[in-house]
Amino acid sequence: MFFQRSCSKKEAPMPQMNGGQALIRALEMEGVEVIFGLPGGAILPVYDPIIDSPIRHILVRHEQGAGHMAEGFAQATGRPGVAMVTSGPAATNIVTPLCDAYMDSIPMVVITGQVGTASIGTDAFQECDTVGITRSVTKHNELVTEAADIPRAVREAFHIATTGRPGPVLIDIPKDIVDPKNPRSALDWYWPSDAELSAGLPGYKPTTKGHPRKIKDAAELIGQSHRPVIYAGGGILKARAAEALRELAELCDIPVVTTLMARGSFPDDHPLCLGMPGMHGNYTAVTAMQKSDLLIALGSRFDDRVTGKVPAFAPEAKIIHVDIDPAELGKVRRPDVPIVGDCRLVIEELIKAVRDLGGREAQPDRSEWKQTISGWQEKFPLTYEQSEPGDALKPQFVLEQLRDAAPDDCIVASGVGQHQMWTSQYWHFKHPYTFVNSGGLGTMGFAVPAAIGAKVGRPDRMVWAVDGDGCFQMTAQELVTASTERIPIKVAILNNAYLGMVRQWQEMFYEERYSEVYLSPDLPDYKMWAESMGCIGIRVESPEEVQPAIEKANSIDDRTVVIEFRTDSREKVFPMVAAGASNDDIITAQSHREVVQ
Ligand SMILES: Cc1ncc(C[n+]2csc(CCOP(=O)(O)OP(=O)(O)O)c2C)c(N)n1
Ligand SMILES: [Mg+2]
Repeated sequence: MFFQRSCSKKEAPMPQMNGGQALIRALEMEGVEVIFGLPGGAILPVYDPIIDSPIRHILVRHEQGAGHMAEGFAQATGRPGVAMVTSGPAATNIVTPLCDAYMDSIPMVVITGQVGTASIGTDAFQECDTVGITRSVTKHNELVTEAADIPRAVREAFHIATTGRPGPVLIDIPKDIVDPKNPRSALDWYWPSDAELSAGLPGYKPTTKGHPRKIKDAAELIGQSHRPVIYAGGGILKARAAEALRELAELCDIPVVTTLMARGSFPDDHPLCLGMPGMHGNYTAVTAMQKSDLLIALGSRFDDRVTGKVPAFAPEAKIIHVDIDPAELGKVRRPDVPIVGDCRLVIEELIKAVRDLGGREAQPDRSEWKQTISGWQEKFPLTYEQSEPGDALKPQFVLEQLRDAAPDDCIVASGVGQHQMWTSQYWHFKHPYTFVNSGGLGTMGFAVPAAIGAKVGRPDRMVWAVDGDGCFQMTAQELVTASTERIPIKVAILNNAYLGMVRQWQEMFYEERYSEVYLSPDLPDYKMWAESMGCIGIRVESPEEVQPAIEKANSIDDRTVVIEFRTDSREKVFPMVAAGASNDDIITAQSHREVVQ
């Protein structure tokens, strides 16, 4: 992708600056308010002009933290997150967040330092092939070799990261083109116009408007369906289509499932909301999809955690599949009506098309379908057994208490494991952009830095991180960042002394042969660790202590509070569809109890 420098015609001489200054200036031009990062040799010249910039820089303790903070910021605000790190080990430290953002379509721009252009390929100190390493986990990446290309590269990076299917973009910047002591860093400042931007990206034109004929076909299919389900995915949030989704669902009176990536895109307390489908989805959401005659997939990608065994997935359903990325259509399941386009724009057109065909009145009588669904909801609610006095805390109980004490617009970030599934199941998400989590990659250690990033983006909101003891140990050091930068979040560690999700699989599918999953309830001492990082640490061991501890945490808004909840190690997440099994073979808490008793 090359932008023709020559097409930027200048009338007045442009100010001379160096590449480092130009990079920061370009970020300012893009409206960047905050950079998450950590400096080092190759990126040093870019850190110098940060001192004179209004952009806030947040100094992390590990580059992985910077990447997840940028992701949390982006997920909570819809604006691209920005991270900046040096070359070599710093670049490799940020590969996991790049992959995470790629899998979950999160707009993010990462700037990495690189050794000087003359040293590239010589195995120089802290050299690695960053663009090679990150090629498969970025939407686009570029090694910039001329200072004059910096403004163009930054403009393109933000454009590519935020348009079409969003994703991470990486710009690799060799030291010589930003170092003021090197003549190669001198450039005449310019800022590419919109026309120059698109002329420089001739192959990049995401389709946003759905094909009118296909939209009409979709409206007709909806009008013929007796058992439809809207299968809402993360694309709804990316396209800012939550309102349009609600209008469509209400107009057609169609129930909605919200995937892990779409939680909050349709309010959990809405009568048409069925909640989360998939491996740990609730019985009704899973079964309604399974028995439906029409799945309206909006910004969802038929992930294996949703479909279970693909040939057995929703066998009688016709499929309408709307996605901005044409590569998604037919990737897993052949759609009857494929529509490439932006979810919001397509849903708005679909609403018009449904109205043209007679609107709500023209929809078939679906009372039997609705009755069947409420029958499942009554028969198979999410359940768990409350602990007896003196027994260990139930994690689901902790989540219910956290949920009930938090304001509706509280942002929740979770780690990966059992606690993540319980958070998705038991929290009631009523607003979009309130659940921040790692869906596609399932990255342990995501919660703490992502919550920090979310709080930076939404300082007006209460932000809870719900973390596992295993996950917390992977990135907890970022609480030092939270304390020094005065970013007060709240962290709930569900300490079950195990890599709980793995333990659950070993219990259920490896005959209780527990291999390398035991951590320890009290090593580390989470309360002392939190306090050593400048936070308030609280330990909760019994049900009576839960509410007062949460109340205390919620009343503190100038410091990070960490509550360690000692929870029952044996608790498992239900319902569950075993990996590779059909969704018809869903195991509920009730059915599991019958089998083991
Ligand atoms: C970086 C990374 N390593 C390994 C895994 C595999 N894995 C998934 S869940 C899990 C256990 C998580 O333990 P913990 O944070 O204590 O959460 P719990 O399941 O106990 O709630 C592991 C090891 C992963 N998802 N990510
Ligand atoms: Mg655990």
